[in-house]
Amino acid sequence: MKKLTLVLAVTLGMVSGMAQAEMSAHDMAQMSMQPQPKQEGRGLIKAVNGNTVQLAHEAIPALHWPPMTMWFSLRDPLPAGLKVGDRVRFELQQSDGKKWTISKIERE
Ligand SMILES: [Cu+2]
Repeated sequence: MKKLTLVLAVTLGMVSGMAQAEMSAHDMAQMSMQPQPKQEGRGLIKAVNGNTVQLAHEAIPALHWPPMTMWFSLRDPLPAGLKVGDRVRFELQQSDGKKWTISKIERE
């Protein structure tokens, strides 16, 4: 029993350490998820900064994500012509098995 408690404490310590190491708002949801190859979403471009884009995205039920405004990294440069205020459809892929990155984005 003592040993089991120790193992549990170590495991919990690792999990909370991982959670603290990540900055994404979605980590808790991701941890309970099976790996997913690709997800789709829709949203509105709120801001663009280099290779990142801020989207007010709709809910993505498959990931248990509620609607929210957040920053995403772009795998490729933002397509020419896309700008703040545009409604978009986008595709997410997990880079290094964790962070969701936009692999495709187009005007809706
Ligand atoms: Cu989000």
